[in-house]
Amino acid sequence: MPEYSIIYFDVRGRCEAMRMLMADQGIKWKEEVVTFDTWMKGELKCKAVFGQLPGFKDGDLTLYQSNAILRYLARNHELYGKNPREATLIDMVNDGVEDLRLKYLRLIYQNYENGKDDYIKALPTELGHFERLLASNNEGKSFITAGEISFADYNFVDLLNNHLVLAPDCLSAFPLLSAYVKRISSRPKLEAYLSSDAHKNRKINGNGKQ
Ligand code: 6SG
Repeated sequence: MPEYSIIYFDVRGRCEAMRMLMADQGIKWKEEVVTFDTWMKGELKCKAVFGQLPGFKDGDLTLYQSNAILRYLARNHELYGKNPREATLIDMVNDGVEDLRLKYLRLIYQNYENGKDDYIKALPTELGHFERLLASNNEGKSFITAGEISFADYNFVDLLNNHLVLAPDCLSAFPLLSAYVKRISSRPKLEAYLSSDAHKNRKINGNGKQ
């Protein structure tokens, strides 16, 4: 069994997708929680490759960049498609998820009060891309792309869950996405994780907005 540790603030943030992946795959990991006070001292920031968290340890290997960490887990645990074509489609989807996550994080950390209404108005366009993508893969009945679950599914479901908190009705016009979130979230080990205190008690974002 690998010895994985997440080094991050006590939030879901950029680590919840990797936590969901590991929980669903029955992989154990440790949390090295960094308090905001410790972070502000600057020592950890100096050590981090790009001056940011999360970090991720596997024995003597320390990684940074949340999407690289997700891909590392995907390569180690067969969550990256069955051939280069599927792997590239998975990358394409994950890049789309990252683009939406960046817009979401800009709202949360930079413009919540003034930007929320416009953000929610623009959401159907954003989510429509994913609804069509889902429809093109096995009529939306399985995964966001490819024939098996991939790291992009965990990343996407985490981001959708955040949006369901921000705008509870945001999926009502998207039947395939609605069924997809329910289907992935009810995989037994993932469901157990999502209903655990470890998940529920962790804030979504570092500034408390959601
Ligand atoms: C923040 O942006 O929690 N890392 C964040 N912030 C601290 O000094 N491309 C990479 C990746 O995908 C982006 C990393 C990401 O891995 S995540 C980081 O390191 C820094 O830049 C979101 C999050 N933010 C809460 C937070 C803790 C410390 C600074 C921001 C709350 C706000 C200010 C202090 C406490 Fe705060």
